[in-house]
Amino acid sequence: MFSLTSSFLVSAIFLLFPAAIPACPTIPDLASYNNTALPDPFTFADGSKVVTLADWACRRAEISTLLQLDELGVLPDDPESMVATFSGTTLNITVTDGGKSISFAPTITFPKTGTAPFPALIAMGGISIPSPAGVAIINFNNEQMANQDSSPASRGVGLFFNLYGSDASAGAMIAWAWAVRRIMDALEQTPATRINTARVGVSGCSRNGKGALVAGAFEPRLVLTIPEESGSGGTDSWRISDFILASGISTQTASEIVQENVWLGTAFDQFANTSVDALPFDHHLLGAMVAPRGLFVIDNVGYYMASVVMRFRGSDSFLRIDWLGPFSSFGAMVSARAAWTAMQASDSFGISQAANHSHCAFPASQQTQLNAFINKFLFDEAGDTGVVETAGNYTFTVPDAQWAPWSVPTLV
Ligand code: MCU
Repeated sequence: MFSLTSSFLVSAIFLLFPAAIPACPTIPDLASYNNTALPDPFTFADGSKVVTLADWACRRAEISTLLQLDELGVLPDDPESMVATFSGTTLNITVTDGGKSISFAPTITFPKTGTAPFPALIAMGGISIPSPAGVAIINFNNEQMANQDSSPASRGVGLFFNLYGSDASAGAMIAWAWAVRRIMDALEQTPATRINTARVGVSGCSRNGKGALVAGAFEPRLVLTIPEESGSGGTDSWRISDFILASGISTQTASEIVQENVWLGTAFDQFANTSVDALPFDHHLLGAMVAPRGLFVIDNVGYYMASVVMRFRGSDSFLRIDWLGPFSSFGAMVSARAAWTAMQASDSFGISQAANHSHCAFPASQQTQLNAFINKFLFDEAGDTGVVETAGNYTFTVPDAQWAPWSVPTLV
């Protein structure tokens, strides 16, 4: 099982903890796994406990492996070779592996102010948050890398699949994460881009927000991850979304998302179509993979009062925000925050859920919080980034008897 992703796992461990060469627990047979709550971040799949930072590196690698095998599909190892050139504002990247080559070409929009080398945000399918002053935007055409135009017809379509085969297990999101890793490689190899590769983040909204979270989780060189209104498959918990739907609120769940698009690998179908309780993870652990780097979750609770009224009237005009499952995101991400707390880095985690704006329309009320994250992680300045705030009036803390019945250690 480990061989599939061994070089990624080992390099992730070295990047996080260069001095540690931990002997990680073996993942047991989880065929009969069943848990109605969110799995404990601090207990390995074999039942042993996560006590030290080195243990966490192992647990993070375990989570990565399980997410790839059961949900996202396999992230290929680093390719045999890659050539990058920079011309005008275009970063031309050619990747060769297994006798095949593909090329793609992100464009860079340089800031009108500031000085090189510039910090940057990789814009997953375009940028939706206001472009921060002094920050370069690297426009990544994720659609071209792995298609998400339509239902099952998008499966296996795109440059990634030209390289690794249309039957590769990767869903679109892990293919995008693979490409983001190549963009980081290319930036490192190409100083002419004038990008500060130690100050690069990723952001995207909605379906591209899901992709931004997966890229941030699987690319440890990214210092800041900003998923915006990512909903199901992003910051939401599969388990909590099922619960919300069962309580009568129209929320996107696993069983729907596998019909709708190809963001996830086909291995996920069996869980989506039977029970997500059989997953030995949930998306709080996808979020936790980002720790202790910067994560700022931007959400939308919709037209809060109106949504209650409209629900009873049976209209769907406001239910589109219910579809995002903002409580599911809040519960999952406050649970993810435990990883930052355990590493005594809780001020590098933020979630802000605003009300009364349209989908992906970033509201002015979140600007100060966004600025704080940009300043801290892309400019290495002080910033008040420990925000946990919701206009949804949700209360959720860890431990939570129903969803997060576990305690948070201090990892040393
Ligand atoms: C929130 O992301 C998706 C959602 O998962 C889909 O069900 C819906 O069709 O589209 C959303 C989106 O990407 O909107 C732009």
